[in-house]
Amino acid sequence: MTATPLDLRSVIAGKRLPAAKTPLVSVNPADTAQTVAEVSLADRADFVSACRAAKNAQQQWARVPAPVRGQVIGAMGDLVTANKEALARIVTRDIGKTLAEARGEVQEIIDTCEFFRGEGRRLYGQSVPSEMPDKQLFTFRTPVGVAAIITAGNFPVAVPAWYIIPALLTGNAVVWKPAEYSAACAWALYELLTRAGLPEGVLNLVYADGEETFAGLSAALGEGLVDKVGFTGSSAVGVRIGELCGRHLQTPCLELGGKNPMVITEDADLEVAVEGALFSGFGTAGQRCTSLGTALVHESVHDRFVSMLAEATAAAPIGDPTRDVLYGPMIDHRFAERYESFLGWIGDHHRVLGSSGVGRITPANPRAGFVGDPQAGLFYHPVILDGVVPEDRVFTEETFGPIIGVTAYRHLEEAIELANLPGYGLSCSIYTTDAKKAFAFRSGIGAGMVSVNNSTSGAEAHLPFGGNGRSGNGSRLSGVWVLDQFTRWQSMNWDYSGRLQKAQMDVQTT
Ligand code: UN1
Repeated sequence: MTATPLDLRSVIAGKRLPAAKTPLVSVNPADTAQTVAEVSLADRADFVSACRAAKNAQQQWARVPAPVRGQVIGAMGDLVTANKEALARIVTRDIGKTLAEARGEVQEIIDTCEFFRGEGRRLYGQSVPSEMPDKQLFTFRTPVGVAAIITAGNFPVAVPAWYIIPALLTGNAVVWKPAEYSAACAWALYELLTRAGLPEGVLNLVYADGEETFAGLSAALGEGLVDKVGFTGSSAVGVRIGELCGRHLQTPCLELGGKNPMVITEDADLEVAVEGALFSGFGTAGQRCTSLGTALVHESVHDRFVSMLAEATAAAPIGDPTRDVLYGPMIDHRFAERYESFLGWIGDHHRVLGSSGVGRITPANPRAGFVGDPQAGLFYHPVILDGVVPEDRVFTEETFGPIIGVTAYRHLEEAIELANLPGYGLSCSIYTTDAKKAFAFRSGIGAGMVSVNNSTSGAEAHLPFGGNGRSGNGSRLSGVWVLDQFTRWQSMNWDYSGRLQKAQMDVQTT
């Protein structure tokens, strides 16, 4: 089926920007002959205008009572629920995520709206006792102001919602810059969210490339038009954003890459572990920040685990994401090319398993049982790389592709040390039937998120999400924890004694 490509433009204060002379062409990665959208990219000045529009709209939005803002969030959730299937299909068409995963991703937005609908009626401050009589202390959460949210294309609707929904609930205005290669997803989500009844300028959508965004953001920060930056993407870009924000005394919310380890102990249920590794490593074609990097397997079960994983991988259906497959194509040609460059890291000391080839699946480099036409899109072989050692780049660097490294270990302490070695600290997992090992792992690992007998990916929408080290600056999204990203604590003291009581100086201790 060929549909007319979408004509996508930035929307600032409710107004669509004019069409660009040469729009960016966004194709379906599972069928690259299909153009999904023509995207008119904005420039740095447009980005600044969007921030100004947000600044102008924010205070009025902050005056809307939080429970009423919560109702708007609830209406957003209802709209997404009513359009769940349509939105999931757009995600699949735009970035090639399997329909099952795309539905899960849309569900994550619904869960987020559900959580924050009620939060509008809480958003608690505190009443704090004073050290003096006839005096009371209070705390209030106040919105930061304008949030500039820059998101990646691999979770094109759920991750933006993790930022946008709580930012709006807490009375902020938002400028959202989605990835250019998931522009159709962004358009669909933007349409649904604004339909819930947001005043103009409270949520603005800017399509722009990385450099124009960076320049626009820099100017907007300089003019005092942005109060919080939220960024999900690579660690390298995260560092640049962190430096820029630091110059303006701001702490951004950074959710960056991962090299997420999975430890399989000698007592693990290997069947469950193989299922977990398969999904963690190859789900979304390995293009999640929470995807499995290296499986650290106890030497006594290493050979069995590897042969079971290789067998499961060889049997896994891969291909057309609208069908029942483990994974579809790479998101975009840039993802595919970057991943291909990492395949050069495979060395002679590695044993390659899991598929009949490495790299792009083509008639000359086929995969048995491929679902659909491999020529149509950006499909890649799943790769298990056994014999990975800490000196390998594939051990320390994120690949964002369908590749799982395997390293054998002898003692749990060694496994924990290896797990921490790459310096990332997003997600991790341990498969064990020994509670002592699970807790020793939990306390020894530097990651923000730990799974026991579960995938490294697939976090629930109301637990704190985020990483440490190269994975981020310790900020957390989701649940009540994200409120600290979009609000600042304001304290108030109220003296009703009728005289000046001086803190620290007039305190009666006897
Ligand atoms: C990401 O890849 O940026 O935990 C986020 C997960 C998903 C989110 C991944 N819920 O895998």
